[in-house]
Amino acid sequence: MQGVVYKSTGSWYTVKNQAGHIYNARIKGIFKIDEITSTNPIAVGDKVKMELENEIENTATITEILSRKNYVNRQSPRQKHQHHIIAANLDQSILFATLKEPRTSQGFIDRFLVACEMFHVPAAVVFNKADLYRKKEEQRYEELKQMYEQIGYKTFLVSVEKQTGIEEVKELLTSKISLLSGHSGVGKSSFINIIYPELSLKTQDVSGWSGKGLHTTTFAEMYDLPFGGKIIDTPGMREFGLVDLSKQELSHYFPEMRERINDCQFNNCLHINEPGCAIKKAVENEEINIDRYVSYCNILDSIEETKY
Ligand SMILES: Nc1nc2c(ncn2[C@@H]2O[C@H](COP(=O)(O)OP(=O)(O)OP(=O)(O)O)[C@@H](O)[C@H]2O)c(=O)[nH]1
Ligand SMILES: [Mg+2]
Ligand SMILES: [Zn+2]
Repeated sequence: MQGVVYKSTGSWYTVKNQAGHIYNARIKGIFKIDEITSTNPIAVGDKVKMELENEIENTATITEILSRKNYVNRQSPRQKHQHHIIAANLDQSILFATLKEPRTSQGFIDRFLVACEMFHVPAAVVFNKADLYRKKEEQRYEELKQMYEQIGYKTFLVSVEKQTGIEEVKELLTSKISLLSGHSGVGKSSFINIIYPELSLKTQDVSGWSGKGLHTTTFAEMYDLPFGGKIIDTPGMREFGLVDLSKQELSHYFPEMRERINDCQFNNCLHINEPGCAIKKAVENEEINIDRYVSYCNILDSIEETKY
């Protein structure tokens, strides 16, 4: 039988088959998947074939993983040279960000967007905790909204606490498979509880953000939404380590740069000091936002090229 992975806790996977039955499944033997070396061979969202192990205990053995439409991965937080697949077969990826308690940096948002571009997953950014924003944060949100929408990323302003702006995000999620990511404490699970109260997901119990960055959600898990579609809640991440990215290709993952790189004088231009660079010119003319260019330079600096 065939099923979809809803949760992975290491060696066991929660898999739902086409009839809606849930099994505890595991892999037996060595399992080779694609050419990816990841710390987790099977991720939430994966479609798998399995054989029933024990009908009473609802256990099954995964025998095959079907090819992925796409996936999002990042550097394993523990082993830098290993990948960790966050989820597979997505329609979109939504970053939860906050401008206060905790503050999500623009650098983090841009790294996340680069990852989504690399994997061809459409991305949107939801800014939560609007109830905590004062003039300064409200202005910052407007700047960010303008900056991101100009280059094709939708942004939303919501308050899970005051239940404002929720309908627009609900609409975005309807009938889609969506990944929710972001720092710990930004309100991902609280948001899911608002749109699907019967779930009663565990959220940080203190009122507001403790500042300790403790993870309340510990494993990624997918849920069927009552209004159609699926959502994947994930544990908060501190950093977004990009994998398999070369300096040369980075600008392809900035949509506002991608459309201009053919105008650079040199086809291997890194858009730093090269003469006749169309990107630097566009930054000077304010056609490309300087803050996005700074993010580009920071990511470029962080890429370690393999030396041959
Ligand atoms: N003021 C305010 N607090 C919020 C809002 N949304 C969530 N919170 C609070 O923020 C804290 C963290 O919320 P969670 O939903 O647990 O955050 P999370 O993103 O799921 O965190 P992890 O599971 O650790 O990744 C909780 O105490 C929530 O009550 C909001 O819109 N405004
Ligand atoms: Mg959570
Ligand atoms: Zn250039």
